[in-house]
Amino acid sequence: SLSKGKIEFENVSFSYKGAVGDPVIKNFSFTCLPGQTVGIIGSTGAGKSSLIQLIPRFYDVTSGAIRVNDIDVKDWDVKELREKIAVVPQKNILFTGTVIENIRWGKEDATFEEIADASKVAEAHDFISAFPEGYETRLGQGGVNLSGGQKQRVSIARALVRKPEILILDDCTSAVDVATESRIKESLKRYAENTTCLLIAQRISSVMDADQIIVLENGEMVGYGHHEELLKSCKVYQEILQS
Ligand code: DUT
Repeated sequence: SLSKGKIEFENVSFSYKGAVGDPVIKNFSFTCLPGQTVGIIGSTGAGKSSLIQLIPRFYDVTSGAIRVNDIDVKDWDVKELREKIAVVPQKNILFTGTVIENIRWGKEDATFEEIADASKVAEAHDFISAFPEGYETRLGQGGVNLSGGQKQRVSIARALVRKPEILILDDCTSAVDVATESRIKESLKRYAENTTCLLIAQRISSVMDADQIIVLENGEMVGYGHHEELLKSCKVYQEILQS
């Protein structure tokens, strides 16, 4: 349908339970159209992770509404909602087990071909294949210890194999070098052509070719537009570029 992968925030405010002081997200409104890639940038503590966690209802809005595919997330069956959305969290959550078990997690019926395809897009296939036991390599205790960037790439492959309608990457290429990150984004364009992507990042280079970029500061949207527009008009964006 035409609304597949559409996300709308309407006057969303959010405070963590029991927290005092200003809300973490303040009166945030935004529409992300199906298939768009939207970058979210802002300094540490700006509220980026909090914002995206409201979409799969890891937390609920304090006021306002979020709609996915034109339906309020509160009216979705939570399990169905979460099946549409893959979040690659900032801190990866690989477990002790083989590489293939880790990538297949959440999509138990994935074929080897699907797993290898997802891993290629995530720039993980080559280093996995170079292990003597390949995808059967054990990770963690008694097995191989991956680097931070390799763990992030395996986490991305895990999200891709689920073929979500909405893919949320929460600063999950921070340990991946810029050239590799750029190849991942290029491959993603083809692999996830019809997938709505939300891309949280610290570096401007990570979001500069997104369809739209949101600049978040203290829980508020202080800039919105393309890279070129923001360069001209958004002070916070210019500051992030220079930092
Ligand atoms: N916060 C809490 N409880 C939590 C998580 C965060 O009170 O469980 C606060 C910390 C901060 C604000 O919410 O003042 C926003 O944090 P968030 O992690 O959403 O910000 P970010 O933009 O994602 O920061 P970073 O780039 O450091 O991940």
